[in-house]
Amino acid sequence: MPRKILLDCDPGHDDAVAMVLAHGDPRVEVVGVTTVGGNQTLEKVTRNALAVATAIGMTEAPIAAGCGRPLVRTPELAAQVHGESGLGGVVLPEPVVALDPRHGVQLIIDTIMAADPGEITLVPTGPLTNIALAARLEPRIVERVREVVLMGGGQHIGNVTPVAEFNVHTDPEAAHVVFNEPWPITMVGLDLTHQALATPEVVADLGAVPGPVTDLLLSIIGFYASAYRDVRGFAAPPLHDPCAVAYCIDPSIVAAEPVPLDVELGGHLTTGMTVADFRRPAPEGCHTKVATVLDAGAFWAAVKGALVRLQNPSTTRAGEPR
Ligand code: PIR
Ligand code: CA
Repeated sequence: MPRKILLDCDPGHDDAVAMVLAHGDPRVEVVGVTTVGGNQTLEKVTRNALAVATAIGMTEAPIAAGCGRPLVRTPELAAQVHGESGLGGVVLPEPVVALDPRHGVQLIIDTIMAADPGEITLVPTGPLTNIALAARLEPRIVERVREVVLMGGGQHIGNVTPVAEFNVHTDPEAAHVVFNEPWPITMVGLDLTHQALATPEVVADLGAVPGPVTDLLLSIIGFYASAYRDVRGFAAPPLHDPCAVAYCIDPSIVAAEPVPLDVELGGHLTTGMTVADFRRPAPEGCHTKVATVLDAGAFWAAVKGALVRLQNPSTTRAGEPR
């Protein structure tokens, strides 16, 4: 049985790769996609989600637009890395997938409440605004989800400030709500995702799979790599968001350790920092884990496997006869 995941995202180059991996790997099933303002405005990232879904044949899962701005703070976009469109440098088809009329927060709640307890895993890869509001609007989801596997935060590093990561820093109050609800949470933060580097060797290996989804993936990585080189001085760019999907596909790809986690809200230099308390072994019943070590070989093999399946529609769920 594939693990059922709901992607809450702000595509975004690496969010788009997360969609490719999630749709192309039979060990997970995408039961819904919700969007959130983050890398770009809600309008732009929602259009990107619909267009990427169209390009990869992900036509079954409902896609709904969620919150357009953080709970408290002024939106900060990531146009430097993701471009004005949110998927700079990427040519996308006109969406044929229709937007679900529900608010994204409602789609999250409906999906979890309609499923069996423990069936749905939430995979947020943008600011946590929708997830926080869903927990407030329908508190019963907290004990019903299997796990929240989020890309965000970092134990030892930040990217938008020395100690804060973009998704948490954009809406730290929402992250605070999410981290302080008692559901199982795995934080796939920068310490982990900076091990998922799309090196020239990786790109050459993926490029060996012929087909249109490979072309899309290479154009995504191409723009993102030059942005990461120019803005951050990275020789190869980290593909953050698919790491959270990889953990759901096979937890042996991403090692994680239990540790208490919280979010700084009132810092002078540290707002949006995630704080992991490693002073002693995690207490009994600790509900938070932090991802530590990526099996990069297994990770890229999963991405490649997804590509192979998506080029050949007869082997994908989306391509199965109805
Ligand atoms: C990546 C992101 C934002 C800013 C930069 N500089 C790089 C986005 C990615 O989509 C990912 O989800 C997360 N936020 C990494 O911080
Ligand atoms: Ca993202």
